[in-house]
Amino acid sequence: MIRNPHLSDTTAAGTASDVAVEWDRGNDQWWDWYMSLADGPAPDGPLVDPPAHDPGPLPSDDEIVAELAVAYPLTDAQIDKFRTDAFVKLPGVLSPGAVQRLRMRLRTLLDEAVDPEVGFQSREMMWLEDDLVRAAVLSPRIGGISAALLGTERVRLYHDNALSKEPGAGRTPWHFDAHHFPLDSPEVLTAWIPLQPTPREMGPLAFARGADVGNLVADLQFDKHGTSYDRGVSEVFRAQAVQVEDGPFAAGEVSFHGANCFHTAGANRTTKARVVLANTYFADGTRVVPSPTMVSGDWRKFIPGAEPGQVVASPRNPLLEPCVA
Ligand SMILES: O=C(O)CCC(=O)C(=O)O
Repeated sequence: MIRNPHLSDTTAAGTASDVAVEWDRGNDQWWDWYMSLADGPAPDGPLVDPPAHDPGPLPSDDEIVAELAVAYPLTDAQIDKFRTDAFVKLPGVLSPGAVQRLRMRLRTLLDEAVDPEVGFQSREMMWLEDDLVRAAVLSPRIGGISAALLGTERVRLYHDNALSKEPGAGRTPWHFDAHHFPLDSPEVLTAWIPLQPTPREMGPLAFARGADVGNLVADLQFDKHGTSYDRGVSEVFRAQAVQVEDGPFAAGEVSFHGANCFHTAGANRTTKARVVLANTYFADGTRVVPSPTMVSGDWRKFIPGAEPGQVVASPRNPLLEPCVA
């Protein structure tokens, strides 16, 4: 067994599937580790230019706040799809101009905090520092969609996440978020908001269709050192003909995936970074799991003061004001 270089002596100890200890490094180092578990080589061959895109006139901050205060016309069919498939992709949640403004802002926030050499760049908790990001992360429009999809009155924020997959960066391994988040409820989802049109070559988020597909891989051993878990999930899904939705995202299209949804993402084979704002929300009243593991990263940063078994309701987990059509 080759020891994973991103792990400390403590997190590397035990068998390859032993994740019982808590993570003892930062969340950016957590992402470096997690991305190293993806199977397959880094992309080769020349990177391609994505198609040109004109987002039109750029809205002001106030116009974006106003846009995101209006309810999204979510249909019963879309809610049913989320429940059956474990994810749903919704067109036109943001205007192309708002997407472009958020991309510019996240780029600045990433560039001031992240090593430019890192292929998969991340930053969390930006909503505490930046008004425009806060408007998007706590928006009634996205809060309303999230609450309706989860079938709950109101949701709280777990964290925001800027994710930039740089040109040439490799795959995201297959995983499901209930493995990550130390939240003791299936009523948890992530709004994955790509901040540019995202063609297949850029590595859009891709989803295994079906709320129960996790049962097919429940016996696979997680591998904290290498790529065998990711490879194993791919092999089972292929053998069982699990449908994978890996299509492109238009500007403003947003996916919502539940905590048990298996998902992955391809490499970015384009010359442009794939920038995403990924916000995770959970049903009000949710508790911390009894024993968070190293796969939860530095979770105390996101829910300070909430200990295992306790309800999560810290000031960093505000309730969103939902608006529903
Ligand atoms: O953006 C990616 O490649 C992975 C993101 C992800 O897994 C998530 O937001 O749940």
